[in-house]
Amino acid sequence: MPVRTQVGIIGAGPAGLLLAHLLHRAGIDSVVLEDRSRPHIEGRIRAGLLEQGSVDTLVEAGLGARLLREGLAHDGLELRFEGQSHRIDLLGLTGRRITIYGQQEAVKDMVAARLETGRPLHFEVEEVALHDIATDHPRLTWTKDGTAHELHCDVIAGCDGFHGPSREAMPPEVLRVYERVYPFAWLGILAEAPPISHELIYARHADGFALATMRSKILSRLYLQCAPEEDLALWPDARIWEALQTRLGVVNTGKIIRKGVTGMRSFVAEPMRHGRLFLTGDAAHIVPPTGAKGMNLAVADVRVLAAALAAFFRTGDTALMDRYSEICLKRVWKVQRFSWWMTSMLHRYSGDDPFEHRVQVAELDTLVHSEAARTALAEQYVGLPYDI
Ligand code: FAS
Ligand code: PHB
Repeated sequence: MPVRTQVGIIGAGPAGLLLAHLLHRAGIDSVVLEDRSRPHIEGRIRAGLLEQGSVDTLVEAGLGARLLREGLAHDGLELRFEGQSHRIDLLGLTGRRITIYGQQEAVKDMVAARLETGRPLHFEVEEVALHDIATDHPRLTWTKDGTAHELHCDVIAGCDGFHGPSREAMPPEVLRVYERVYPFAWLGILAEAPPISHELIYARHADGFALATMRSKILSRLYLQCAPEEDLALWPDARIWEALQTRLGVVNTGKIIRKGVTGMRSFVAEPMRHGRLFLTGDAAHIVPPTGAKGMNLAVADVRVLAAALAAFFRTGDTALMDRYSEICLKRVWKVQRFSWWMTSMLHRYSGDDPFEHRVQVAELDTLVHSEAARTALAEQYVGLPYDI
């Protein structure tokens, strides 16, 4: 028996869950379809850094109680290169800070909030398909446990990440894709070891990039640059710790409880809307994690989409819906540039080009010795003001 809702949401990641929550607070009904299990999405270790705006958005939406209790607020970060350390005073330069709070913790908070509303959040669905997205009556179909389902919507939100079906549902003649795949990846670990610093350390080293971050005062999150298709079997714990020691200059070793390799790409799909389908977050764009922007950009998209849909369902006004893609892409491209710049400055590119090495060091040297340059970095890192 087909059912109906106002907004069909594909994906229960940060974008889909936050959108469902903001719509519910605006009195708008939605159904969330997620193809993985609840334990899987709540255990997926991904981003860890929230911009000030993301924190404010979650707190204002009533999702911030645990975040304010357990999140680690940081006033600065450190750049390490050529054996020297340089602090960027985020709070002093911008009046804003960042907060370390694991993406999976935010997902847990939003899943709990969703379930508390009693509104539909279907896990482990299969074969989600989009239909009639160019009409005013789009539909979603899916199966679960062998039973076919259909959902009539006014709007579909594609919050299904980089590999989901929603971007693929856009007519090829409409879609423009911009992409850059980097010649390296990040090997990330989660270790039961106290962080080496109370703030993040981004290190540029002749052997490659490294990043020291954290999840708590006893849980370290560390990344090191590796080959794009790196075989984890070639990285026993001892080799990982040795490489981090070389690149960061110091490590606190401990039991490694998670290990993974994340590829690096910049990707944008334009437009972010077609008919009644709206793409948000990783479904529309991917950034290299060097700027810690992936999840934060998803939050920014959702803020615009929630406001646009509230206006539409309240008064029929489509002005914001019609500008959704334009508004989001303005921020997306500024964040793409920042993430590309941070990545280009800090990573060792394949091939030993002495000129490139010198230019990278000069870029960092200029940055740390110029208040204007440090301010420009800090403004982007803590998060640009929202347009909506
Ligand atoms: P997500 O991918 O988080 O969520 C999409 C959801 O849709 C998922 O739950 C998925 O299961 C579901 N879905 C997919 N296909 C579906 C289908 N057919 N039917 C139903 N549901 C479907 N960002 C950072 O800022 N810092 C980091 O360190 C960082 N590390 C990352 C590491 C990895 C391995 C990955 C993949 C991403 C990382 N990111 C990082 C980026 C990440 O945090 C994303 O930006 C963030 O998850 C974006 O949120 P969503 O747009 O909700 O997409
Ligand atoms: C993280 O804490 O996982 C993190 C922080 C900053 C980054 C990337 C990842 O640039």
